[in-house]
Amino acid sequence: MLIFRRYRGASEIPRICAGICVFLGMTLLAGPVGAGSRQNSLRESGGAPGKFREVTDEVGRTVRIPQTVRRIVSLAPSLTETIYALGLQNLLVGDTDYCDYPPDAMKKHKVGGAINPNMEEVAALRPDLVLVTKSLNRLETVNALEELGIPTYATDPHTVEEIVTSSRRLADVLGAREAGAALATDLDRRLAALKERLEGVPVKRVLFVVWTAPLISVGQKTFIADALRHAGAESIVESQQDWPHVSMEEAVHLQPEYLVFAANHSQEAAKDLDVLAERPGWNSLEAVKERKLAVISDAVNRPAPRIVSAIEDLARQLHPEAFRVPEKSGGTQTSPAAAPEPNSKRERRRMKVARAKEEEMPACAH
Ligand code: B12
Repeated sequence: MLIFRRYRGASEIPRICAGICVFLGMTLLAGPVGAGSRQNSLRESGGAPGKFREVTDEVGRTVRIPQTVRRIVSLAPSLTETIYALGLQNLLVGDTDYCDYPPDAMKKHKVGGAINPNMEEVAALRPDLVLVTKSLNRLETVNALEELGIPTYATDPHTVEEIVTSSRRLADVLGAREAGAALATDLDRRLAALKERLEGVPVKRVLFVVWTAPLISVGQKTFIADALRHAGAESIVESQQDWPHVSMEEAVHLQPEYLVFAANHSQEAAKDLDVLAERPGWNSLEAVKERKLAVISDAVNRPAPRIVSAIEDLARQLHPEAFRVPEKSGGTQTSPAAAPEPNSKRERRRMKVARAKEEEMPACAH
């Protein structure tokens, strides 16, 4: 309740009330629209037919939202990316300091961090829906918004397939069923093509490093562990916890074939490779000695459509042999069909830098 208490400071209450009044006013003014794109889990609200509807979010909460959602605040980079991937960015009135993809998302009004958003900023934007995700945002944030009368819709995908389904469900909730279906079809096609290409390749045993000090990795039931599986790898950490702390002794005992990091930016990677390689424990890892490091875009940390690009990139780094096709002359070349499909110049540049830094390691994956 820390966030809420800070926000409820006496001097802030009049401004908050003003924000809530405007918000409620906007909500009541929202007129009914066609509900053709709604999925089965949606139903008319008994209290205000035609104006509101109830949806069930991914943590099982019933959320009452306007018939047409017009003003969205996203509290996670993954949700911001999904909104853009669905072409709904005009509805996005605010996002977090960490929402940096696509670049246009950086121009949106910032409401602070993902785990500590500024409630006053959020309320001032008069959202009719705030998007949160269970694997990043805090329940306290959701409760504080609820007390302000601002509905929140939470996602909670635990596999790559669930990321696709989750994007599609969100599209339905926002009245963009066709965009959701098209996006899902494209992602499914790319995942199927990758699966076919990796058929029969030996699975690489990897340590996915979320954080270095302390060492934090991923549990088997996370979307990241599943992303690794799609890239022809398996996480050596067996934990049922989602974000387990792993001792260096355990990592040395398990001896991963590869370390996998999400890059934030390459300069940090260069700097911290040297630091890490000199730390006790890390220098006992064969993967460090042999420079068996895969650095992929931070899209792997975000349960959003772009994770498929990160998976393709990782598969390419771990299994280059699966991406070579015989040249007409008899030599080999990289198959263009199997190449990752970065969807912007910026992403292509980030991937190029990440690959160029294959021999370097970031301090942490954030
Ligand atoms: C593990 C971790 C992750 C994991 C999961 C995040 C998480 N659940 O905490 C992954 C790898 C997915 C991740 C991703 C990112 N992370 Co991170 N991550 C961490 C890390 C290393 C540990 C956090 C931790 O201990 N989590 C365990 C507990 C707290 O989380 P949990 O098990 O999921 O349990 C919580 C939820 O289940 C929630 N909950 C329970 N019930 C419900 C119900 C509802 C409806 C909701 C909404 C929530 C909810 O409450 C529980 C307890 O708080 C911290 C740094 C650190 N050392 O603390 C950074 C940190 C949280 N990450 C950070 C950032 C910036 C990111 C990224 C934006 C990085 C990037 N460039 O992409 C992404 C965003 C992902 C997205 N969705 O868009 C920042 C956040 C800064 C801020 N002020 O908001 C931190 C603090 C690192 C830093 N110093 O910069 N991260």
